[in-house]
Amino acid sequence: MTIRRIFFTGMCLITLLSLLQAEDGYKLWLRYSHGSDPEKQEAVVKLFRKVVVAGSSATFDAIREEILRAGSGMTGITPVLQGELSGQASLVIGTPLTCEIFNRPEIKRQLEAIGPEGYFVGHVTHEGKKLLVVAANAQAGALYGTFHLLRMLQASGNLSGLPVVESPKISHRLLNHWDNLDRTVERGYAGFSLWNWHKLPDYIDPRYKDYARANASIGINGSVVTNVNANSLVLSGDYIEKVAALADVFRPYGIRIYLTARFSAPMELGGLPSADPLDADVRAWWSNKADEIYKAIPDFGGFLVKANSEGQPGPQNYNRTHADGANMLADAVSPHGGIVIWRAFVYSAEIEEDRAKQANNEFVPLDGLFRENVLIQVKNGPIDFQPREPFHPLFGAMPETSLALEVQITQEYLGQATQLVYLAPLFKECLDSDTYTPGSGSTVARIIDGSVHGRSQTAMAGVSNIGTDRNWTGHLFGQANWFAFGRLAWNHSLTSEEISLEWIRLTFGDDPFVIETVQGMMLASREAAVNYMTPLGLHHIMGRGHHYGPGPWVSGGRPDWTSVYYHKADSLGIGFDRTATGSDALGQYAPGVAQKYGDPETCPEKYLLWFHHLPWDYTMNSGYSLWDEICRRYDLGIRTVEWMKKSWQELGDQVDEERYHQVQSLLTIQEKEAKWWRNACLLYFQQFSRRPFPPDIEQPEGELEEYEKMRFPYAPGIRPSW
Ligand code: GCW
Repeated sequence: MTIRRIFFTGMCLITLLSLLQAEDGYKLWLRYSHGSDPEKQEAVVKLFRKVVVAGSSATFDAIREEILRAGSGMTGITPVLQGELSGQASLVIGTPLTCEIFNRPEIKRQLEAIGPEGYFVGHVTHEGKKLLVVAANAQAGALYGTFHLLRMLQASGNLSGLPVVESPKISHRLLNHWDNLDRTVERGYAGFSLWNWHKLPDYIDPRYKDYARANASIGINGSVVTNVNANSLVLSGDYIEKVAALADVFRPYGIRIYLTARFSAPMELGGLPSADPLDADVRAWWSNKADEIYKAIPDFGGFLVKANSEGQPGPQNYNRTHADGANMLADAVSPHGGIVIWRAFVYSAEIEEDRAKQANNEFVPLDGLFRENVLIQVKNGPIDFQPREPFHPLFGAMPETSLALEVQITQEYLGQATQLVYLAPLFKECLDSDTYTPGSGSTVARIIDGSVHGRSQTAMAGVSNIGTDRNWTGHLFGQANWFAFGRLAWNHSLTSEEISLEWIRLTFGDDPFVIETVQGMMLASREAAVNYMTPLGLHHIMGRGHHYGPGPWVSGGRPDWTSVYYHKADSLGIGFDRTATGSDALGQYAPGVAQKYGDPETCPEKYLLWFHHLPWDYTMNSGYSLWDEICRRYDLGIRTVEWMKKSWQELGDQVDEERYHQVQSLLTIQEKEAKWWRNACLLYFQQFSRRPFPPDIEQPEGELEEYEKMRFPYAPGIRPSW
């Protein structure tokens, strides 16, 4: 046997072994498994032969560790690591400060405009030979460049995409955890909170580091570790010490820690009689608190605040404005370079106004009044992370303010952790929406990346779907949504297709049939969910409190927490009139948007019932009546899920057993839940339409009263008091 042959026989055995090894999803998209193509594999082996990681710091150590892990995993051979370029090397990672060759003009030129997080990955000629380099201005860029290279190698097994020069379009790319100190997670469906506050700071769960690695690998550089429905205790000395221990784990991976600040903390922790943001004692309390935090965590990111919303305290308790509140905190953190992210998710039960309009009414008059280190964080749509919403009008209405986009990765309204719903298309729909302010082309993406209004504080936040479940996200495909969020926050011009392709290859390997099948399922899944939950612009018709399953009948109590407030079904028709004849929420958009959406004939059908109340016999583009179209959409949603389930079944031999069976069982649940949505919603709406179901669709089953009686006191993700 030739050496080459022995080598490849060995490789094949290792590949086979790794195929047989159970996969439980813990490794996420960082599986570093063997490629199946011997030629590609040979190139990978060559690449890891001798790697120079030039630089000494905790981040460079993290890079070295990742190279070792990836190299050993992908080749079965431990890579040889060097600290300096001497003699031959296969790969060099560093910065101009840590490695002489990166001072060459052709590399310096590439690094010119890409800041501390950007990187160049490509070949240079060194001593007459082609040498692969990851070059960056700073260690963060070297880390991101390394992960880019590893992603490429895993996803395609080759380097044909090189050279690449990248830098993030948005500077603060944040996960928002809605994690409580007792480890429950609000709207969390993947177990409990990762943060073991009881054992911190002395016990460091190894998972914290894997969490940081996963985030860094997709460019996430900040983590707000506590719930926006905040507990002031996290700002106490004991907890700051615990938070600092977490920050120490995250730091090498370029991740800054942030905390949610409960506005009444000066009273609860400091014993002050008020939390008035203009009160000198209150201001001093926050400023001292910031000093204390920065002493323990010098790179602390800042505060995220939910104020005067859903019962949270805020500046309005003292007749002050959101700007007064945000600026007070901004002044406290600004000497340390911190930021304040203030949420625009405010609405009040006492105000009669359409809930969709309330954020603009509150915030637009404050445009230009916020400090430079304040960002206003706006949800993608004006209500609340529904399966589909038009973009939030605030994005086009505050040119003098830094606006951050908040999307929800956890699937509160999209099937929680029992449904496969790939969210990149939802995120993209918002990012690509044109606000028309100041002119066309001012997409939400370009508002939040600062390019439309020339702003430098930029942020995008995703409400995390991560918990203690072994596979992190409950549903294996929930990982794709975490991944997609990170990739889009880094580069919002990536497409849903591109991101899905990367994720599938990293998660399942490079079998073309698997890739095509899984991608088909993923790309169809969001529209399917919209169809079987809330087609044609319907919204907020889910079960009360837990938000699990359908609840179009929900009424009574606070009107803006009911379903009837939103669908307004009656004998004449269905939908929320938000035109000038109704709430005129459309008036909050630029004329270019308002005109198009204001006329049912030109309004995209996907938003029709969001903006219009229309008769049941209104004629749709398809030629069907509105009632028939609604029925058909629900039916189509179910057909799509059935198709997804069948598609997955074809992969039984290609996907490892554990992951295959989990997804298969969950798709069966998804199909049941989709039918439950269809049955409950169509039976309910039929009371008003008084029309038959189209005979050629599967007829809804069951009795409406039975659906209405269903209760879920232990549905995950809710507070016991709800
Ligand atoms: O969607 C609603 C959720 C609440 C959440 C709130 C918010 C953290 O149902 O659980 O509270 O949004 O975004 O503040």
